[in-house]
This record gives sequence, structure tokens and C-alpha cells, in this order.
Amino acid sequence: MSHTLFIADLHLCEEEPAITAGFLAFLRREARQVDALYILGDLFEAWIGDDDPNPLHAEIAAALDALRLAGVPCYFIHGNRDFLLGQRFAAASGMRLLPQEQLLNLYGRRILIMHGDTLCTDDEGYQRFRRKVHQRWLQKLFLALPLALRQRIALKMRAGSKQANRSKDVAIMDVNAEAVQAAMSRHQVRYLIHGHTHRPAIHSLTVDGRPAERAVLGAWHSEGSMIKVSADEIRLIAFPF
Ligand code: LP5
Ligand code: MN
Repeated sequence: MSHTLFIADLHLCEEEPAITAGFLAFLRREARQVDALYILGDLFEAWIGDDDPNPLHAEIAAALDALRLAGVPCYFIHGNRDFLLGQRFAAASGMRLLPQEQLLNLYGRRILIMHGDTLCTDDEGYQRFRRKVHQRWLQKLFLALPLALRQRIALKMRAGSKQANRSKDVAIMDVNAEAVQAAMSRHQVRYLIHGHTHRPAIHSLTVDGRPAERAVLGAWHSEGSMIKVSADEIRLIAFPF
């Protein structure tokens, strides 16, 4: 039976080889017999430019491209860790880059997909940070810096983020209910799929007086997380690596 898969928040990096192995196995197994694969951001722990010679990136690009050659189209929405992932890596991996919000029409259902960070509007510190680093001129400037300097800046940002998160209330780092409603209403959808919060669940809610569902992907730590959409269901599935 035909279905489409969604994943997010793998945070791939050289320090976590088990997660990389789990993802490579997922691309050879679960992702083979599907209509399409959507990666909803934070595939990588941190992305500082497509020119980064990290061998992990080439390995992942080759594995994704093999999936495409096997006939499975793959789409990518940027996360807050890999928003600088560009056309060069997209071409190498055969992925198509999508805008931050994308409306899908799958098996008769209108589904909105996104990374999820834009829904966390109570986290004002993050939204300020996001506005800054999403300025095109600043990104161009950053990408023109020597790789070693970019690495140092990214490490500083990661450390700053960890530090900031320690003092933030957990509720602040979840989605804001009104932001969810507004996005779903704007796109006239009853289904939303996103990641980012690392709180896997399927929530029931009401949008414009009608029942709706918000499906949240889990992060890949000790197991994988995916959402499977078919004509019958939207199902959240955890699976071992
Ligand atoms: O990522 P995570 O899970 O820790 O927390 C996120 C939010 N944090 C971020 C920051 C990223 O982790 C940093 C990623 C680096 C990417 C590569 C570099 C690209 C540089 C491009 C420059 C143009 O997204 C966190 C949220 C949390 O999710 C939950 O939603 O709360 O937000 C923050 O922590 C933001 C803080 O409130 C402020 C950020 C401090 C950054 C310190 C900057 C130091 C800069 C030094 C530069 C010389
Ligand atoms: Mn994220």
C-alpha cells in the first residue's frame, strides 16, 4: 500500500555514529517502498556551509541520492541547525529544498509541514536570534568566512544555546497554541506535521471550529521516529536503529 514518510531532528554528526548507522539503515529499509520521504529539518547537528569537507556529509548525500535513484523523491525543509544547507548539497543528495512552510495534498488530505521552530513564539530570545541569522546578508557574510572560523562561531552558538536553554521554562520551548491555530487556519488545513520540540505525539485540537490534528516527530536519540501518512491514517512510529 502506498504511503509517505516524514522524519526530523536526527542531528547527525560524527560524534553519534549509531544515529548515522540507524539513518543509513532506514534509507535502505523503511524508506525504500514509499511514495516520498520528507525531512523536516535538523537532519544535521549544525550546518556551516555546503563547502564543509566533513566526510559524513558526502556519505549522507550518497545514501540519499541512492534512494532517489531507487525512485523515491526526497524533500527537505530547513531546521534551526541546518538552515544554511544549500543547493550544492541538495544537488549532491538529490533532495529538493522546500520553503519553511509547505502545503501537501496527500491521499486526499491537505497537510501542512514545517520544522516547527516558528511556532515557538513564546521563546522570544530564540525568535530574536532566528530573525538575525535568517538575514540573507549576514548568511552571505558568514559563508564567506574561513571554515575554521565558521566552526568556532557555530560552537559558540551551540554553547550559547545550551546555556540559554538551561534557564528556560520547558513550556516556553514548546509551540504556542495560537501560533499553531493561525498557521493551520492560514493554510486551511486540518493536519499539521512538524518536529523541533522533540515531544513526539499526535495532538487533537480545533481549528476554525473543526477537529484537527497536530503530529509531532520525535528526535533520533536511541531510536528512530517517523510519521507515516497513507490514505487511512497518520501514524507516529518509533523504531529501533
Ligand atoms: O538548537 P537547540 O536545540 O540547542 O535550541 C534551539 C534554539 N537554539 C538555536 C541555536 C542553534 O543551536 C545554533 C545552531 C548553529 C548553526 C550553525 C551556525 C550558523 C550560523 C549562521 C550565522 C548567519 O537554534 C534555542 C531554542 C530551542 O531550540 C527550543 O526551541 O530555545 O534558542 C536559543 O537558545 C536562542 C537563545 O535564546 C539565544 C541564542 C544564543 C546564541 C549565542 C550566540 C553567540 C554568538 C557568538 C558569535 C561570535
Ligand atoms: Mn530544531
